[in-house]
Amino acid sequence: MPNPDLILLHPPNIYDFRFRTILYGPISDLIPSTPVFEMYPIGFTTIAEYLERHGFRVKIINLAMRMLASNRFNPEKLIASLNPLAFGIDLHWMPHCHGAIEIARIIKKHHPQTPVIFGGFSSTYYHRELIERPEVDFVIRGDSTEEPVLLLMKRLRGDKDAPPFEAIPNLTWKDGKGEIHVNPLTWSPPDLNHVLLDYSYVVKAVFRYRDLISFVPFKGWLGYPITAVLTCRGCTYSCRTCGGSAYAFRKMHGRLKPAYRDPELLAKDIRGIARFSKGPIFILGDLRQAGMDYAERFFRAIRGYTGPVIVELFDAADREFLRELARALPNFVLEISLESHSDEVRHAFGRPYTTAQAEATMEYALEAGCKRLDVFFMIGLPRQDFQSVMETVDYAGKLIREFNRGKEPRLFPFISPMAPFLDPGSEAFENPEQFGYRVFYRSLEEHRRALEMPSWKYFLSYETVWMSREEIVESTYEAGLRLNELKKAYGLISHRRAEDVASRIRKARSLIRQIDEVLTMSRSDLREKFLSALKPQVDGANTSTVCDKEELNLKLGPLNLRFLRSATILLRGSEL
Ligand code: B12
Ligand code: SF4
Repeated sequence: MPNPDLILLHPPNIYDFRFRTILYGPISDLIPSTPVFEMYPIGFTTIAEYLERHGFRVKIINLAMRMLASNRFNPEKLIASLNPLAFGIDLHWMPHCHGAIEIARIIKKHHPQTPVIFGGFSSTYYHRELIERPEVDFVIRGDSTEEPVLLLMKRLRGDKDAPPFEAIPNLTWKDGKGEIHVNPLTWSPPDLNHVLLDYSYVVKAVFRYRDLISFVPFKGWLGYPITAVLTCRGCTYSCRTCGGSAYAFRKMHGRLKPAYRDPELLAKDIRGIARFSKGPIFILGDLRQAGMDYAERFFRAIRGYTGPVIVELFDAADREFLRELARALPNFVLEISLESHSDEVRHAFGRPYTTAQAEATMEYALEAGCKRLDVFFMIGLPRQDFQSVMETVDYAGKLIREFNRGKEPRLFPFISPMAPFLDPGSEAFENPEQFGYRVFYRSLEEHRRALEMPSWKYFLSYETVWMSREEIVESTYEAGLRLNELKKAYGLISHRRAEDVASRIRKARSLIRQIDEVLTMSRSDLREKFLSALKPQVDGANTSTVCDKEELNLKLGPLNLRFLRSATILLRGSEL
């Protein structure tokens, strides 16, 4: 088996999650990952493919997934056995700050001479703090790092045409004397056409390394192989708490407008994925962000595709747009983030549409034949108090009643807290008082330490003028219980599933109180003892807390992967 030049490691959020008592709370109920956040960034596949195209061998190892899959798996032993030219670790999402740093420390313990490269959104934000750590040699900043990673790898390999470190764009680095250098962030491609986004690299690599588990994106993916395609890097909107808003991209990545992928390439990505998977494909980013012309070109290019496709809207849409969408993608599912029933709260959060406009959009979507309509609400928003959260749940009940009346239900509401962290780089993180936020953790190290606490109430990095940390937690559980009841009453979920969710919420509520009590004990040995005794119960309450994760899955029948067939096609003519 070929030895890779670069190994990209995806850490779990908390390194020793398997052996500690951690009540995560509903931090990942509405995404495919478990609370360990085992999904690696899409960028791993584009970096890997780009480097392979330029003569390097790259392997992805999803350490989080492997740790989840088996308690016996020893990440340190695996790391000690590897021997690449360099390791890359994603610190893209802030909740990985504990796991990412620990993995880097283990690498340095076994391979002190091998360079450790960090990248991703949070690495970009905290590049100075990261480079000061002995475990980190390089940070590549920005939202598009394929080319800078390639130049760095060439330099590390000693290629004659490689630029010196100081000429590699977006690089933060230490020289031989330990002096820190921050190169300008000049690599910011205007579009997203230089990368391949169809996962063909992954299919090939699985066969080349005879190692499927290291590449699996999240637990349960083999049974429900959902994949995502990107319309762009960046966003034209500025939701106040979002670390991927137009504001945050400008501040962190120097990006003044999104880098769009050509709509024809986007359609090609979708058809490419369909060669190996019948699973749903999520189109990330509102298709109208680059203008209606973009959406129309995409519709023309994708026409005739009949697989399930999930589409998201960042603003209200008119009837004609939804009809066009249905004509192009007859099996479409729509996602709308309404955030709150209240226009005041939604506007304070930064969403541009009113409740009335969103309702009209929902009506057009259902009328156009969308297979399912998921509506998302959030807790922890500006101007939102406990009562407002409860009113949002009542409103969700109204939506269920009015839009699903007498028919097979297609509208499904969900509610979850903004957790565990307020995104660094977001407007609310940068100017908390202006938006009514109080931020508990500012530095990387403060966030890392917070993740050593035993419950999500203490991870939660913020509270608002309208809700304390305690109230955010309490309103989350109460809203979860009430929405679960409504879903049961209107037949959106079975009685059995509803009972399971309700019992997990009750258990989590009681556990959070018990953990609070344990934390008041002055003796650390006693705290440890009591926390260990709670672990089995805590583990049982940790996934699918406020709703069952499977509620998000589309009912599609068996979704067999066609890995073998596609790998044979892809590898024909290319060396393994
Ligand atoms: C798509 C998306 C998702 C998808 C993820 C798809 C995927 N596998 O990447 C889903 C819906 C699953 C998701 C989930 C979450 N997300 Co999200 N997501 C986004 C979104 C909308 C777009 C991201 C994007 O465009 N990526 C494409 C580009 C920019 O990144 P990329 O190609 O993957 O990686 C490039 C660079 O980042 C960098 N890079 C990344 N990793 C590495 C590693 C190395 C070594 C190097 C050198 C470079 C590098 O180079 C890559 C190639 O150029 C952003 C908002 C936005 N507008 O940006 C939020 C965003 C990134 N998500 C965010 C958050 C908080 C989360 C969750 C933690 C939320 C939660 N509590 O559930 C989870 C974590 C999931 C997990 N890991 O298991 C925050 C992150 C803020 C922060 N700094 O922590 C953002 C900014 C905004 C938000 N609140 O949603 N997310
Ligand atoms: S939350 Fe708002 S700002 Fe962030 S990616 Fe979505 S639409 Fe853009």
